[in-house]
Amino acid sequence: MSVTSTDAIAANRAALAMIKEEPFNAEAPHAALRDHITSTDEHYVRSNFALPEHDGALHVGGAVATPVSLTLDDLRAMPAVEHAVTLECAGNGRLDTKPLPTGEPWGGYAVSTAYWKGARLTDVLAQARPGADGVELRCEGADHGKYHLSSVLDDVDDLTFVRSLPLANAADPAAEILIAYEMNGEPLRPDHGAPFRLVVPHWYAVASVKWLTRLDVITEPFVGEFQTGHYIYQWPDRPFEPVTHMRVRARITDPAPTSTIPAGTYTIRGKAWSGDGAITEVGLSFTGESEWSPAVVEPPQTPYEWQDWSYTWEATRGRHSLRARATDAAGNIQPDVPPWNRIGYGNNAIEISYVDVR
Ligand SMILES: Nc1nc2c(c(=O)[nH]1)N[C@H]1C(S)=C(S)[C@@H](COP(=O)(O)O)O[C@H]1N2
Ligand SMILES: [Mo]
Repeated sequence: MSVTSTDAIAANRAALAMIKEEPFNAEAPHAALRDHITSTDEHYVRSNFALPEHDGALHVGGAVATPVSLTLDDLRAMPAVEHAVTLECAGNGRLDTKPLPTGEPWGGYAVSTAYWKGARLTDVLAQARPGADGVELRCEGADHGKYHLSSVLDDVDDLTFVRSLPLANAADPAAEILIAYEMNGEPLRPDHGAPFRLVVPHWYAVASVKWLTRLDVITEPFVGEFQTGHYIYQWPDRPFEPVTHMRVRARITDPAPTSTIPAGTYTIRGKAWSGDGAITEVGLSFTGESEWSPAVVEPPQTPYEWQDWSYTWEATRGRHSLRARATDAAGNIQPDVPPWNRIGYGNNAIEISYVDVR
């Protein structure tokens, strides 16, 4: 099922800031963060393996009463839901982590927001009827290949991308997890998981398995490289934890980093998001001291997308440091220093930017 030409794939990639050519990994361009919805051309891409072939089938099995196989048409025939969802790579911001951990050198633009349309995962699971002994849902992608293992620091020749979700979460209608087949009103493109993928709101995007081929209800917690090897917070001083929800974070989109602006009234703008609740506050600071002035935070349009914020600033001549710090409804506040962990996940430290006013 590879109907898209290499030229079309290359054209789809042209607007992005490429980090690795093969497998293709790329950040959104800085300006893309100004838009509330990221165009598909500018949505970041993170893939662990080369683009796979997909045979068009989604098998649902394991500890279920009725194993089922679904096609894209079957999924399209089910009730459809569409949500704007902010996806952020857990490695976003790794470059600002010191000492620098191993892993893709993401700056701060492996985050984007798109409209995702698909069938509800709960509706698909309801057809298969998970057994009472199910604990997790194992989610398999079609992509596979050579991979550098985290634990033994060695390569494995052929690994498949597999993740799991707690079954309670996967089967919870309120979690609104999608098996998405459309992105921003178009069929999914190859880089984003065609023909269909999971979209798991609020979680770091590693949970949103692309090129989905199998869903299996399992009765023991899943152990696998993308679950218990990578995508784990390996803290130096406390037990390891899995990467789950996106940490609270704000980004400054205007002024652009290191830009020069004229003196006078300037509207500073940005985005803020969290996987643990709506953003309740964004504070701005113009010195290294912690005096935080409140920005105007737009209410969430829906529960799964970032929020816009703005601050009217009287800019005086000289260089000014800018910092924006977000707080979410659960009371989480961004830290000054990234929470260091061995592979460099979840860096939600307060951004430090500067602007020259002339
Ligand atoms: N099958 C598969 N799914 C995957 C991945 C992958 O490598 N293979 N990468 C994950 C990671 S780490 C991220 S951040 C998101 C990126 O989604 P995007 O490329 O659509 O932005 O996909 C997730 N789903
Ligand atoms: Mo990621």
